[in-house]
Amino acid sequence: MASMLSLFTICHLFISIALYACSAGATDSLFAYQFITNLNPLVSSNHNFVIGFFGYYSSTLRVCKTYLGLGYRSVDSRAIVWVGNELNPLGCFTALALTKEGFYVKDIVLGTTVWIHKPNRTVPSPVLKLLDSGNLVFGDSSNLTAGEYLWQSFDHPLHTLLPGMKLGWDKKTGIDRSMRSWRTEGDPAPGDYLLRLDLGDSGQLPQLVLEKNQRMQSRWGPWDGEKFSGGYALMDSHAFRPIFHSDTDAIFFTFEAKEDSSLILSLNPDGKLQFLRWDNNATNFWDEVKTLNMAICDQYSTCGPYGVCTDGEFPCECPDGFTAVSPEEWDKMNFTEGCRRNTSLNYTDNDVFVKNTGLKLPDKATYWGMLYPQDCEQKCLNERSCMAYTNFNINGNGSKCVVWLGDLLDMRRSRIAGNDIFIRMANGKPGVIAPENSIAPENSIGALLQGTDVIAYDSSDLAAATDNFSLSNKIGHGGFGNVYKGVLENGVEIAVKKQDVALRQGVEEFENEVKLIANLQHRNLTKLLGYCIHGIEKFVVYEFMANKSLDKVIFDAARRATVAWPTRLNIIKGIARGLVYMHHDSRLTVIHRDLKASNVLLDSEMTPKISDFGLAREFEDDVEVKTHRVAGTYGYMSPEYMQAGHYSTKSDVFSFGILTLEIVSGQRNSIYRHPTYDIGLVGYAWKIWNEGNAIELLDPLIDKPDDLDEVLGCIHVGILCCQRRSQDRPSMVQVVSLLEENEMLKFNCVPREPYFYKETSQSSRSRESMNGLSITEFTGRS
Ligand SMILES: *[C@@H]1O[C@H](CO)[C@@H](O)[C@H](O)[C@H]1NC(C)=O
Ligand SMILES: *[C@@H]1O[C@H](CO)[C@@H](O)[C@H](O)[C@H]1NC(C)=O
Ligand SMILES: *[C@@H]1O[C@H](CO)[C@@H](O)[C@H](O)[C@H]1NC(C)=O
Ligand SMILES: *[C@@H]1O[C@H](CO)[C@@H](O)[C@H](O)[C@H]1NC(C)=O
Ligand SMILES: *[C@@H]1O[C@H](CO)[C@@H](O)[C@H](O)[C@H]1NC(C)=O
Ligand SMILES: *[C@@H]1O[C@H](CO)[C@@H](O)[C@H](O)[C@H]1NC(C)=O
Ligand SMILES: *[C@@H]1O[C@H](CO)[C@@H](O)[C@H](O)[C@H]1NC(C)=O
Ligand SMILES: *[C@@H]1O[C@H](CO)[C@@H](O)[C@H](O)[C@H]1NC(C)=O
Ligand SMILES: *[C@@H]1O[C@H](CO)[C@@H](O)[C@H](O)[C@H]1NC(C)=O
Ligand SMILES: CC(=O)N[C@H]1CO[C@H](CO)[C@@H](O)[C@@H]1O
Repeated sequence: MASMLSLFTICHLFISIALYACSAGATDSLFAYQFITNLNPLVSSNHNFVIGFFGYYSSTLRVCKTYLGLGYRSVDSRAIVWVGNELNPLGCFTALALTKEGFYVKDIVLGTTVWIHKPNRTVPSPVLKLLDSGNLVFGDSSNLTAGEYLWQSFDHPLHTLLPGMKLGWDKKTGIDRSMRSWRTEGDPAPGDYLLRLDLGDSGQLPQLVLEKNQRMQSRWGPWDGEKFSGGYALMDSHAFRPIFHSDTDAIFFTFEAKEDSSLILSLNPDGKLQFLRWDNNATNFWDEVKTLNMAICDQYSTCGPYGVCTDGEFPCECPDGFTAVSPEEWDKMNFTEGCRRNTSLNYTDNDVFVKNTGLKLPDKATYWGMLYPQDCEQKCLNERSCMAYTNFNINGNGSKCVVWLGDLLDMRRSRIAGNDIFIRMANGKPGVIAPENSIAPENSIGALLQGTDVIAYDSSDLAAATDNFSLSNKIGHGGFGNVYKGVLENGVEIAVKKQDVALRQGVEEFENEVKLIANLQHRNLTKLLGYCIHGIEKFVVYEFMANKSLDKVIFDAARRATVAWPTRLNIIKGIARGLVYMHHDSRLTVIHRDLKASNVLLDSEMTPKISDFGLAREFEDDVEVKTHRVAGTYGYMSPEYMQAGHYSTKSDVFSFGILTLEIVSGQRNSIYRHPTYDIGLVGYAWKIWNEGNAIELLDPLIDKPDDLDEVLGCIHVGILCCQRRSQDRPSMVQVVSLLEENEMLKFNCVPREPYFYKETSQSSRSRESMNGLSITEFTGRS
């Protein structure tokens, strides 16, 4: 077995004495006919970098393997960032020498010489200098200070990239720099992994590629002019700034350290690519800052052809209009076969291109030159094998036309680092498109409401009922304006929502709500009494709800104690029934999209009524649709809606699950923090559910009911409704039968881990909450 000796102190003591007379002191430069050993290493002037020797001593073979090493602060093998003779280790007695012919390492005992650099001509006044950047440079003293090097270690990276060290190609030197892992920790011989900059088709689509014995493991890119497509981990961060340079003389990637100059990019023997930082306590030498290939989606083509990797609990999905080739294997997490189109291609002008946003671009792209986007599309359409295209808009007049001639491999969802890609699809029946712009013109509201018992009120009656919309009568505000309490002449209490004319979005929501809710009649939905259009002013009139909105009750420390378990269970059941009606029993399928505590109103008997249909949509069938305008409320939105804009009845089911857990616990999901576990309300519910302590979720401010199964059943339903994959969630009909027939504990469906925010997603969490949400609130306010 080989044991490692970091310093050959004894050996080097011997040769150092022999060579002392002509060796250099502790300096950063070596001149002609000087030597270095570990007793007089080269040290950069900032003392950060050292050149000396490190290696192994094998006691069985009684041989040394000694390498010239450039290390951070020391020449311990763990500190090494560059090696001079990794292919040709020498014996115990080794020195580095500089002559006019170049420089070499020499085994003093055997006389073996390994040249590190030997130019074709002699250099009159050679210098080898270790710069503060960690670059070891060689040149003639007359030219060295001007930065003219005949050789530099930065051109020969091994397993480490220091800040400023380039990965890529240089026309002048003909060098293509790549990184190569060590064979094992401590053995710098070439290992299995190679990181290189692949220039792509025509040198136009550079991407970083990690290979193991020439097989692709991971890739970052291609570079789209701003970023490596899908390479979120390589984007500008607090620790470093990535630099990509491309012109006719050179194409390379490098980085600049921001806070800590000891930052390095390292490729370890197991193929881990990591940013590391020097631990000044020197206990572990390097600390991890960021690992670039840790996630399952970092592995090449995890989801097979046309599959999209998503970094979620269930890692793979298919793009719109595609399904898994073998759904059974897919459910078993075997994604090798990927996805296929629902409708096969026609290969004529009849095919269309469907835009998919936020995707890491697939591998094996082809560059078709600078073209206008419409020309790029037409050219792709004319080519049978062309399955997708994209444009890199590099300058205004035109753009890089990039196409894929064959299957799309290695896509990944990445909202921030992703790109738009246009995928070729058969132009069959057009998919269901959310009717976001199909709002009826104002004057047709009356026509729409014909045949309903909705009243057209007079604006003067509403003004009188609400004291001319006085502030003292204001009870809340919803998506499109304020809500006022009023009393009609006949004594009927009403709630009047007045459209805020300043909100453009309000116009759509107003009409949408009137149109939708007028046709919905259920005891657990708010009842629309009437509307009023007066010039540009618009009003909707509802029945008044004495107990305001649910959030004012269950999240309020004082009031929530008064809402006992039977009332809470009743509220949960009532909301569920209202949703069954919307999803399944009314003429159309209505998806609410913004179900939350503040949109559930309570009448004087605490009967819940779902309100605020400003974002709701109706469909003829139970469908899943995609929108580019994700609106809803943070804390209640399902992952597929929040991340991809997909919504369906199952996204309402998800919101219902959150709401159920909130009602049981009296805690608001969006701001919930458990003192010990930062896993959110759903995560906490899941944790104690698994530990058999789910009852602890029950609001401690109320009495435990005799029948704990009711509480556990609601928690069970809540967790089932919060499943990450929409198909794993029950329908509202199933939910009601679980709740009503108290069958939940007999229900043999064991939930998988639900979707919840984990500790690590804190930053994305706040980003998401900022991102394009329209928070609607129609609530009573005291
Ligand atoms: C040095 O000479 C060798 C053979 O004489 C030749 O192959 C090589 O290209 C030369 N190198 C340079 C940098 O000129
Ligand atoms: C120094 O640089 C000059 C100009 O580039 C060049 O002509 C000369 O050969 C260089 N000297 C050495 C020793 O390389
Ligand atoms: C280094 O040591 C100091 C003092 O012992 C300690 O406070 C600090 O946390 C250590 N830093 C690291 C990165 O371990
Ligand atoms: C494609 O087929 C799958 C499974 O049959 C279906 O769930 C999906 O809605 C279909 N998509 C479209 C756009 O037709
Ligand atoms: C994955 O699925 C493919 C085909 O569907 C099959 O050939 C292969 O054996 C499966 N792999 C595993 C590990 O089950
Ligand atoms: C392709 O489209 C044409 C024109 O709509 C149609 O006549 C033809 O049947 C389609 N072929 C296939 C294979 O779908
Ligand atoms: C765009 O402009 C650049 C510089 O003016 C020019 O070189 C290039 O040919 C133009 N590209 C197109 C597609 O017109
Ligand atoms: C109500 O207020 C409007 C202006 O805000 C005013 O013009 C109108 O006279 C008021 N009507 C009553 C009945 O107070
Ligand atoms: C609900 O309203 C009724 C009638 O106004 C009232 O008696 C009751 O206390 C309210 N309940 C809660 C929990 O506030
Ligand atoms: C018609 C209907 O299903 N109404 C339900 C509304 O909610 C209450 C609970 O608060 C149920 O008891 C009703 O059955």
